[in-house]
Amino acid sequence: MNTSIEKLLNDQIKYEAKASMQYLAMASWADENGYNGIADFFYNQSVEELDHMRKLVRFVNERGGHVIIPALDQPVSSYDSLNSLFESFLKSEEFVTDKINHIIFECLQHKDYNVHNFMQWYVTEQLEEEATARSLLDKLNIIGDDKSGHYLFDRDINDIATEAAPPA
Ligand code: OFO
Repeated sequence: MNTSIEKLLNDQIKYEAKASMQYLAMASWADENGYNGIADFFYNQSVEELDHMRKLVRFVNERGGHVIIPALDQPVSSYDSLNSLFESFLKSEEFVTDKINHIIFECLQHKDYNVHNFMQWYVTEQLEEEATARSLLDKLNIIGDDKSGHYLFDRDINDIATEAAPPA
């Protein structure tokens, strides 16, 4: 495998791991503050990101590359509001999308069509996750400071997220 592509895939392993730990911290914050639906949503997101990381680890190994399991900084563990929680979620997904697009670009530069093909799964996944994050934040912006709105958002978050996902 081209060494610069291998380095980018290792960086991506780190970003997926970071997202997983960040979403775990978000889940824990929501749990602690009585938002059980939001907590479940982020516990699941955290597991999904771990899967994305593992998928990359296996792929790099299958291709004969060398995987570096990353050290991670401590994630942010408290939020001022539901809005700031979901703003961070959207920012995190936009960051990951950017990195994936960069890998795709480099694959084309180096004519690595194998990695390019593998990364298409991540492109689709990011499209879905960004749409979900954006739509949840839009709903919260409509709700504003209304406490009963927050209660319903917490109760219905999984339905809202499912509706937001683009058709497969
Ligand atoms: Fe790994 O799917 Fe979003 O970040």
